[in-house]
Amino acid sequence: MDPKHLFIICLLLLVLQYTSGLEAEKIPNHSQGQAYPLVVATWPFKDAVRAAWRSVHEKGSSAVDAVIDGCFACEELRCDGTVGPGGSPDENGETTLDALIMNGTTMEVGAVAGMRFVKDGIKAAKLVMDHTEHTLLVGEMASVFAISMGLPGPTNLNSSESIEIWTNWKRNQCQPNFRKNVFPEDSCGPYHLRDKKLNSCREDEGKLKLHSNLVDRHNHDTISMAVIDKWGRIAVGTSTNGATFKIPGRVGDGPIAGSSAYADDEVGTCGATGDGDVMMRFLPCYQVVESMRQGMEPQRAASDAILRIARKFPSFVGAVVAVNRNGVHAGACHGWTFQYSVMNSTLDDVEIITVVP
Ligand code: SD4
Repeated sequence: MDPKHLFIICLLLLVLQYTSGLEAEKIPNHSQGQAYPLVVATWPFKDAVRAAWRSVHEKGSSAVDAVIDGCFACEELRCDGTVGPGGSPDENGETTLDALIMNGTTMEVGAVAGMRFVKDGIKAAKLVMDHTEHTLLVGEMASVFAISMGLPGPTNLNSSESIEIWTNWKRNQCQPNFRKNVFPEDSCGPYHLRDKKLNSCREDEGKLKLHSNLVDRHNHDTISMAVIDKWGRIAVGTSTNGATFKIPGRVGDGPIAGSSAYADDEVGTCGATGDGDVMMRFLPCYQVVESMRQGMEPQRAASDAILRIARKFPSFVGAVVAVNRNGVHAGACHGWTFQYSVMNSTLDDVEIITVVP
């Protein structure tokens, strides 16, 4: 071969090698064929993750449908008593539900908050997303909407366990609770604003009470589940019965987009769990996704989002799990040891990852 042609062929080969190398660097997990489908969820809610995995992997469902199937399974199973009906009684002993679904392709969101008498939180959220122009419906009106759209109800969401938890709490003078700067501090109320005359000799009466003992692994967690389907579409959802002994009417972070969950196909997704009253002030999942958009790796984005909260609320308890669009995941937590679940085609079964503060 004439040396000129040989040189051109070598040059072409070199360019080809270089560009395919670049491609592999950009999307390493795709080239291994492992990145998706992928299911990631807060806590070791293995059966819920298996349900989502069956949906996205075996049935070939969309990311949105797989999230619905996974969260629905958790509601049916009453994961840890903190998801679905029958857990986390409020001050009146009633269980109410918060749930959210977000489609990271279209950025559509549907959510319900403080929903009464309907046990299917995540399905109700999806009905809001699919059949209204709204994002969030609350309380009894959310229930009316859900039932009118075909979900079963009205249903009593209490269980013998939730009644027992509530009865013991009443016996214990309704301690601990989420009230602060009220009088009386250590009984079941009714509560009043601090009365200056009554309290003139007792300056500490009604002082701010820390309620961190209300928030721990067993009375305060949530499923937040992210799925990347085989087309690389991302969805995320959250379902919870909120915080135990919450004040009736309280809405947590669960149904707040950007707080308990956020997703954007172009970047990745995030799920959160913990003290929603504090976390919703920081929109940690929005923060995580936006940090990844700016180039942060999931681990740094997760740690950064948690640190932003901890700097202002050193005793807060919470965690986030970040997943980029290539399926790379990482968690960060504060105030407790956090675990999250992962399933993809390289694993035989759900893997539990432990994250320490
Ligand atoms: C909330 N974050 O209502 C939710 C529920 C929970 O861990 O306990 N999350 O505050």
